[in-house]
Amino acid sequence: PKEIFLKDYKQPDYYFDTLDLKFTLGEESTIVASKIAVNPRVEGQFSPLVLDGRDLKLQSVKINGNALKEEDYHVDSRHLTLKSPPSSKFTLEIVTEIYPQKNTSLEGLYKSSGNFCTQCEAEGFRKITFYQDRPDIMAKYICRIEADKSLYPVLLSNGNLIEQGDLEGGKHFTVWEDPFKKPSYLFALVAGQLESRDDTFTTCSGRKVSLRIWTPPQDLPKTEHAMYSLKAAMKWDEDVFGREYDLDLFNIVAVPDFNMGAMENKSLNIFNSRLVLASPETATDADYAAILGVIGHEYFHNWTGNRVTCRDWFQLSLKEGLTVFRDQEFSSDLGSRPVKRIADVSKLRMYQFPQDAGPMAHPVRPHSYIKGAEVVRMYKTLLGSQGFRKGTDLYFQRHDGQAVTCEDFFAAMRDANNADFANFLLWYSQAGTPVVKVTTNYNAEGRTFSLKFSQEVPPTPGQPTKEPMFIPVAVGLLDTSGKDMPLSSVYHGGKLESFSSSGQNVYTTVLRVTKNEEEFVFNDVSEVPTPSILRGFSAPIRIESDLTDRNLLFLLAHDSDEFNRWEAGQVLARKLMLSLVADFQHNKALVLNPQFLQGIKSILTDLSLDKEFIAKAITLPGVGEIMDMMTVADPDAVHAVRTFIRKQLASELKEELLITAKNNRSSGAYEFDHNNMARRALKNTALAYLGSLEDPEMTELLLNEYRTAMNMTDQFAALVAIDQQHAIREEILADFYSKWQHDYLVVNKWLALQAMSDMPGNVENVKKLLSHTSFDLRNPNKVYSLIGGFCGSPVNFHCKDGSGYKFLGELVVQLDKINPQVASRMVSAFSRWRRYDETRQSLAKEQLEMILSTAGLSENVFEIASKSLA
Ligand code: DPP
Ligand code: ZN
Repeated sequence: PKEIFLKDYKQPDYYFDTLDLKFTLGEESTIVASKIAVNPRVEGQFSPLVLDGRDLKLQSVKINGNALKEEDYHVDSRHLTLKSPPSSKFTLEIVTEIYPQKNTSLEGLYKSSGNFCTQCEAEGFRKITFYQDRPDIMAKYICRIEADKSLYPVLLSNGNLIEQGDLEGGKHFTVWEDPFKKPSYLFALVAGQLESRDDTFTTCSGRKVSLRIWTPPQDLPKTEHAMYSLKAAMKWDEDVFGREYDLDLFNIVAVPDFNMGAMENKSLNIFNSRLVLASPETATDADYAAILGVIGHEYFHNWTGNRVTCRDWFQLSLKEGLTVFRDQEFSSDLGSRPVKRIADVSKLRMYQFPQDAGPMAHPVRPHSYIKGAEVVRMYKTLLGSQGFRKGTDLYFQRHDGQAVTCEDFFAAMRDANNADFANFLLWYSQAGTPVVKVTTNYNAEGRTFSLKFSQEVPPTPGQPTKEPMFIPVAVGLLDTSGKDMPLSSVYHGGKLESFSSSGQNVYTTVLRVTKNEEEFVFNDVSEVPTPSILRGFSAPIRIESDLTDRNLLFLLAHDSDEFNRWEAGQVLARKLMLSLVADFQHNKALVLNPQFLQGIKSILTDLSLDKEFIAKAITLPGVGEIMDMMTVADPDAVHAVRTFIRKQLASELKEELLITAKNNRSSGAYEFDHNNMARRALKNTALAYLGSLEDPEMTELLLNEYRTAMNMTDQFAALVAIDQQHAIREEILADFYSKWQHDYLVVNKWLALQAMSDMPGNVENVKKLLSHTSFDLRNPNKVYSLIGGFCGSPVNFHCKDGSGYKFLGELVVQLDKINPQVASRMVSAFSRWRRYDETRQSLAKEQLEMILSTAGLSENVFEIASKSLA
């Protein structure tokens, strides 16, 4: 396979204006007839028309109604090439036969649990029919679906239903017309035995939109929260971005077999059922929050992705970065902003930063979702809410109906605000996480406080040297009582910026760091301040400051910026964990720093704080985050240290934790709102600490929590806490399974929990679970739970005898034959193998080589495995 580069982008020679599709769905195969109005870009210029196609059986091809002769076209396993099509507008008709029942890749049209559905992003449409399967080909679609009426009573596609009726032989049909041009990746079709929860939404201009959420009949009661989320998202997009929905119908379908989370197909979103179905008894707070965020996300794509789409797949962050940013803001506005920010930054650190530092590092372009959202957030940080809104308004005004690039988004932000963005565009092209060092200095005589920044972007594959980036750093200064000091002015690069002119006090300012080294000096600083740097995580960077432990403890106690308050605790925890890891490696006894203990205690017992904030602030950084900071990652040492600190904190703070757990117990019915979720989060975090003690009294407490829980959040949290107690876990796990075996989404949680266990030799349990009745290698969610869960276990996946690596290697080979996309996600667990010691390196490398030597390997797995070894 040949790698494709951004610089190779070429305009298509032919545009497609309209596409008429006709599907005849059958039990053996499906016939797809397409009729395309083709429009050459340059009239009178002859060039071949190359259509993409995979796993298709071509039945016929016609131009302007005439069947093509064999010598006029060429078909191979990838393309249908029309050698010399007309050089002015013409009609192209193609009939293909496809086999959705045999399609286990879950790309294109496939059958899942009795129903037909599609997944076309990024290149699945070519598995349905021959087409120019690229996002800059935007056409108006009409789709006719014919199928057996009793097997497939519901037939859906994009746009409006314009016709339906019965046919001979027990069949029926529907015809759908989508008035908006769209790229092929947004096409969708669903057919099957489904029922809908119906509701309506009246838009800001007074149009009534029908909303339908489709599931198999038995799941319908679990769609209430999804409907709530959809209506909230529609309203929010009007209020915050001025975006109104544009059709009279919006459909969501939940399917159990889906490679990703969900898909924003025009007016027919298809969702992994885990992100639609929820009830208090079966879904946790995290599930509820994820459903809200993802329903919002897919809905928001209607404008950011669908109305304005991507020119090519290198522009993925144009739609994903912006839409992730929008869903983050949506969830923040409906819940707690600081807590959401902490959760999003934790995710960035867990998934993005490690990737940035490894062989898979790549710039925001082509395909970084989370970092793309950070880039969008920086525009807002630099321009303010109003400036940012002006920018998005101009973006929609300029580009509605177009397929555009990240530069177009940049230009809209810049032009709407007359802004100077210096070298901001480097965020799209330069890979790696910038490392920024800050040194601080207070000058009592001059009453000035200076911050000196130096930045470095580490080399990444293909990019050995880097330019300095444009980094917005939000800063505030705390006085000795812990209050924010009003900022007077800052001197930088020969210029003085004064904050007094507006008449309002300024407590946080955004410094624009653009050089390798530069200094900012605050004036009129009356006493030694404690600086709060990178408030709200204003840029996706790693920051190393000269702040002392005392400064950090002070920030942890007082910072008005809750993100930085949390961050101060995390920095302290990271330092502590790293020093204990060194002790562990040198066989020294582990001792917990009493100041750290005090810091955690004061947070835990501060009743003025948001409870979910407390839960997050008393949670230690993950094993992965600490391994990331080591020259040679040592999973055993980091795991041992993290376990030690947790136990130590639990035993020292046992009384406080017990009170916290008791005072925050549930009372009454489940409510999805921030206060109740925060209360549960704090209680359950406290229980997890207590569970680590393995003390019989705590065991009783947890068992009682487990038995009396009135919702899945509390029940599963108790189970997780019990799971640490190796003596009784088996029995309780069996009990949980017998309670929930009828609910596959709950069973997936049960699989994941066991997969992640740090029990020695757990690989054997996981192997056994592969043949458990509840497991199925063809279902992505089950694979993500069991195999993905296992790869997240530091001690067992990275076990020094190589058993974890061997397990994954063999599984990837097996899985690749079924579903290459899912297999490639799994193989990426190997990608950072060079971070470990020599023994582990050679064991992981052996597996990667074994995978690469497998005959018939998919491109998906090949790409990840070969890049990992490069
Ligand atoms: N485009 C899809 C989404 O945004 C990909 N998962 O959810
Ligand atoms: Zn998306």
